[in-house]
Order: sequence, then C-alpha cells, then structure tokens
Amino acid sequence: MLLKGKKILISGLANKYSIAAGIAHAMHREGAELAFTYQNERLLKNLKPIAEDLNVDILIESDVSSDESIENSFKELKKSWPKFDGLVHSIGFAPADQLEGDFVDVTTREGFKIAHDISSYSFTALAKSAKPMLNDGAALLTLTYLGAIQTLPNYNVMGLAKASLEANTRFLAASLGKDNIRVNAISAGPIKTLAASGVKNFRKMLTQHSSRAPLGRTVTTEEVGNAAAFLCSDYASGITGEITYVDAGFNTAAMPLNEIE
Ligand code: NAD
Ligand code: 0WE
Repeated sequence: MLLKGKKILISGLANKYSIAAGIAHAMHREGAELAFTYQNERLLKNLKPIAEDLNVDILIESDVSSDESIENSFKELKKSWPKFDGLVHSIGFAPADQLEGDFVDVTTREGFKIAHDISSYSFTALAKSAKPMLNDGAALLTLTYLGAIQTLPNYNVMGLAKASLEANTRFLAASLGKDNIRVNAISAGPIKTLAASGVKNFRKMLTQHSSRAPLGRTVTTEEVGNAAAFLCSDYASGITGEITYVDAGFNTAAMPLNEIE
C-alpha cells in the first residue's frame, strides 16, 4: 500500500478511458483517499460511476480557464480536506484547428495563448492555490508528451505548450522544494483517450509507436497510473523536477532493431 493515509486530488478525469482514470484506480488500490475535479457538469455523468467505484465522495467543478472557478474549487475542497498530500494535473487543450496541418500555417496567436494557458499555466495556478493546504512531503504530478522535445506531425502548438509544462515542473519543484513539496511529470506514450479521439491518423501513430518501442507495444493508463502512484508516494521522496517516461521505451530508440535485418 504505497499511498495509505494520503489524500490526493485528481483533475482531468473525463471518462473511463482518461489517463486520470488509470491514475485514480492505481492510487485507490494503493490506499489513497481521492477527490476529483471536473471541467463542467457535462462530464459529471461519466465521472459519477467511477467515483462510486472508488469510494470518492468529493466531486468539485473546476474550469482551469477561470481564476474564479479555481478559487471556488479550493474553497469547496477545504470544507472536506483542510490539508492534503497530492495533486494530479491531467489537463491539456488546444483548439482543434491548431492540431491539423502545417505548424507555421495553422498556428495563431489565440490558439497559442489557449494551448499555453490551459495546458501549462493551469499547473502553476493549481499549485499556487493548493500550496497553503499541502502537507509536508506532498507531491504534485502532471502529464506531458514527447512532442515537448521532438517534433511529430500535427501536435504543433501543443508541443510548445508541453515544453512550457516541463519547464513549469522544474520551476515549481525549485520553488516548492523548501516546503518539502515535490513536483514531477510523467511523459506518457500515445493512448487512445477522449483527447486523442479527434486526432487525424491516431491509429497509425499507435502502430508506429509499437514498431519502434523496445517493448514492441503501446502503454496502458494502468501503467501510467502505477508510475503516478510511485511518484506521489514516499518511496519517491528523493525525486523532484523530473520527467519520467512511461512509453515502452519509445523515446530511447532512434531506429527499430527489427526493420534493418
Ligand atoms: P482526456 O480527454 O481524458 O483528459 C483531458 C482532460 O482535460 C479532460 O478531463 C478535460 O475535461 C480536461 N480539460 C480540458 N480543458 C479543461 C479546462 N479548461 N478546465 C479543466 N479541465 C480541462 O485525455 P488524456 O489523454 O487522459 O489527457 C490527460 C493528459 O495527458 C493531458 O495533459 C494530455 O496532454 C496528456 N497526455 C496524453 C497522452 C495520450 O496519448 N492520450 C499522451 C501523453 C500525455
Ligand atoms: O496531449 C495530447 C492530447 C492533446 C490535445 C488533443 C486535442 C484533440 C481535441 C489537446 N487539445 C485537443 N483539442 C481538441 O479539440 N496527446 C499527447 C495525444 C495526442 O494528441 C495529438 C497527438 C497525440 C499523440 C494531436 C496531434 C498529433 C499527435
């Protein structure tokens, strides 16, 4: 039981396919008490059965595009949890028109602003609000993607936003280290979630991934969840400011071994 007695707030759970759902399952299994935030009431009907399954009775609306919504959500959380031990940020968004076509042609000032606001600044905003409520030894965690450091088709401005999110992880770690609060990121391999479902040729990307990755396959939300549980546990007490890859080794291989033989 990696997380026995720990209270952890999880954001970004849209449905059972969400990476945040895999994280919630693993953390529940490891003995954590959980609370969920959701973007808007439309997502509540998918969230409720998952919450019931994992004995979660703290469900709070939090739209990270609004300072007021973030502020209200922590006021609400404080009624049940004056102090807590962990926060998972599993939120990313860019307008759909930014994620299809040639980067230079499709990227706009407004698209850039939204991608960075929702996908990176929101992590700083949540950390800022959570700080006075975090226990000694608490951990923050976010989800990033390889597009932060290498290019691929269509990921476009999200790659820039993830680069910002990864730097955000390091600066938050530096800032909160004196309070013994750790901050880390998991860089997950591609997974067919709601956020991936609208993406052109996503199935082809999953196939490509499997053929290059040392493990010869993609990863599951459960595998990301297991790494998340570890990083938020006291077993990871010496780890902060890190990007941990949960991608079946994809980022470590420049060429697949099989195809040149
Ligand atoms: P998902 O669609 O299940 O989750 C994305 C979440 O972001 C949703 O719950 C949505 O409600 C939330 N969100 C978007 N805008 C918001 C706002 N304004 N306020 C509050 N919440 C908002 O998809 P996912 O793949 O589980 O994505 C979770 C995280 O994992 C994202 O940061 C994503 O970039 C990252 N990630 C995904 C993959 C992948 O291949 N699926 C790979 C690596 C990293
Ligand atoms: O970070 C992500 C998801 C990013 C994402 C996806 C969408 C689709 C729907 C952000 N915003 C939106 N906005 C929408 O309107 N991933 C790592 C998954 C992903 O998304 C891609 C990918 C991969 C991988 C988009 C293009 C190319 C590859």
